Amino acid sequence: MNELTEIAQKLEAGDSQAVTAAIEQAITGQIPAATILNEGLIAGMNVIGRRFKAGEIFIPNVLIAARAMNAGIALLEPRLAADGIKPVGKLLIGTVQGDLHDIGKTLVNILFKGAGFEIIDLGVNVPAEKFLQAARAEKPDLIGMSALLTTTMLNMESCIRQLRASDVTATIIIGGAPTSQKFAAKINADLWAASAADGVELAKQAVA
Ligand code: B12
Repeated sequence: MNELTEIAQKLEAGDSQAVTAAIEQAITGQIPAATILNEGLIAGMNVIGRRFKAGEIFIPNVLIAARAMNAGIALLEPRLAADGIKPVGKLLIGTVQGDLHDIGKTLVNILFKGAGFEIIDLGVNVPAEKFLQAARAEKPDLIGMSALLTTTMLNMESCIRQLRASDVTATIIIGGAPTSQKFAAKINADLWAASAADGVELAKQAVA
């Protein structure tokens, strides 16, 4: 097994120590940081995303794999920066005002980070003004919004109204259990995803 396959497989197994050891070996073997990221860490996280979507693994497995991913990225970050590797896109994300649910958003962050996106996470209970301010400052490619309560779906609608009335041009993607394609169309969101894995696929197409 080569180092890259080993990194991917150890990431899938959630073994942080083995992931970092294999990355160190790959670095010693002169494999470029971007190759280690794409063919090792991201390849492993893609498998996690697919298996999660298929219901073969569950939230704790994803969180454990994410811990291994973060350990690996921490090791690679200085080298990626030195090599001038740019993220594939920037996602600004938050759970809308009134809503404190963030497990789904965490999974979205993990899979987007796993796909090479830079994430700016505004946290939970995020008011429209904060989305607007951050969008102007950060100039993201995508703005992600999550809502788990039927009551906070209305806040999503007013957030989008305010963003659309502004100079912000980012693609808006929404998600969360009570949302739907129909709802997304009604509130003028660009994209809706039923799952974090679907969201990543749509986002990749949007920035391509
Ligand atoms: C865990 C949980 C909590 C935890 C939240 C902990 C946390 N840190 O998130 C706690 C205990 C705090 C909580 C509190 C409350 N909860 Co609650 N909670 C849940 C529960 C059990 C699971 C939600 C969850 O995490 N699901 C797992 C994740 C992975 O799924 P997900 O969020 O849908 O995300 C996936 C997709 O939707 C998508 N996605 C999500 N967001 C986004 C965003 C983007 C951009 C994209 C692309 C994709 C995407 O990707 C994810 C992965 O594929 C649900 C019931 C249920 N079984 O769903 C109730 C539920 C959501 N809660 C509910 C309620 C009522 C409450 C409370 C009001 C309870 C109370 N009386 O205090 C409070 C509200 C607090 C608040 N202001 O937000 C109701 C909502 C009912 C409704 N119709 O509005 C539910 C449905 C339970 C029920 N059947 O009554 N809750």
